[in-house]
Amino acid sequence: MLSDSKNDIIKRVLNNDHRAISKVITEIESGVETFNSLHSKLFPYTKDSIRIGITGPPGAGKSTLTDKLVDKYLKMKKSVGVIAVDPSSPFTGGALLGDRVRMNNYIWNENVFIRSMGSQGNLGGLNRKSQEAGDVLAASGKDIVIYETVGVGQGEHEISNAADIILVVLVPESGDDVQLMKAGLVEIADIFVVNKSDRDGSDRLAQSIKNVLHIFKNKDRQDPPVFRTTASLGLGIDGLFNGIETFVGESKSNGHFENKRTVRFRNRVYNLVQEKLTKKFWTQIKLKKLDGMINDLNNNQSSPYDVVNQILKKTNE
Ligand SMILES: Nc1nc2c(ncn2[C@@H]2O[C@H](COP(=O)(O)OP(=O)(O)OP(=O)(O)O)[C@@H](O)[C@H]2O)c(=O)[nH]1
Ligand SMILES: [Mg+2]
Repeated sequence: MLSDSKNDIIKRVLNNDHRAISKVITEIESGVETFNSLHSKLFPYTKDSIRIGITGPPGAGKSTLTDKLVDKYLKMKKSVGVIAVDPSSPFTGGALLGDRVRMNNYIWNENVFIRSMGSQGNLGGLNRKSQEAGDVLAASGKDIVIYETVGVGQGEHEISNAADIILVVLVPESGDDVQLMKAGLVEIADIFVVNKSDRDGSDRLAQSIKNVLHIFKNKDRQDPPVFRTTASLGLGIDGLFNGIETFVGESKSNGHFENKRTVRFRNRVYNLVQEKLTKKFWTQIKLKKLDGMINDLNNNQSSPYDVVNQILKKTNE
């Protein structure tokens, strides 16, 4: 049974009360277990919103682009929630300060909710937490949930588990074909955006993305389209917006949309089990044992596997 205050906060989230949404997201961030029961009640209401992941290198213009898309959605009478995930900077980092300024722009607008989530020095669980924050926004009735993440190695792959559609934002300075392939961006992108098209080299980059896509043609899906934008001037946004609508429409009708969500659900369960078991396993006593064994390393020739076996053996005793 949930207490009255729990029921109350669920009702408030479902009624799009931004203070309640904020409060619940703070609970998610601080990792309190009580969120689990809230989540069960909110989850059935999360299905309708479309989740868009926007990723790309630092400074590519992801936030500027997100803001323009938010304006576009508002014009179309849609509501939007934005989770700006910043795995790189500490909580007081520059990007987050910028995001705080953005949030203030919409503070009185009940159709936009923007929230930053930083790793606070601890990457573990950030992906889960941002997905759960997305669930809260979806349950509040936001038509669109945007996850904005800096692509620094892992970020873009994690986001690809969280979203229905992934936009990879690059800029003329992003580099050549080889780097595109190395970064594995071709596999995760549903749409490529070449931003800062006011700069030299944007047409060359757009062409080289198309060439790479041609080489790595995937029979199971259409080549991701490439859009050129100048987000700071609001140029190319309408084209990109239409590209998103088209992608979502097509993937809904060919079944990819539902498939992706099923895979996502499975991954979430898998990861939660892993997280729970790991947490349960590493008691203070075991951590102490591990440290003790590590300190002994100079005196013996144990490999990491040997240490694992010893710790597991001790657990079974
Ligand atoms: N010339 C030019 N500048 C742009 C364009 N879009 C964004 N900028 C500028 O690029 C800078 C970075 O933009 P942001 O939107 O903060 O980029 P970001 O990818 O969110 O950056 P991080 O979150 O720090 O990774 C800002 O000074 C923007 O004004 C563009 O199309 N052309
Ligand atoms: Mg940003």
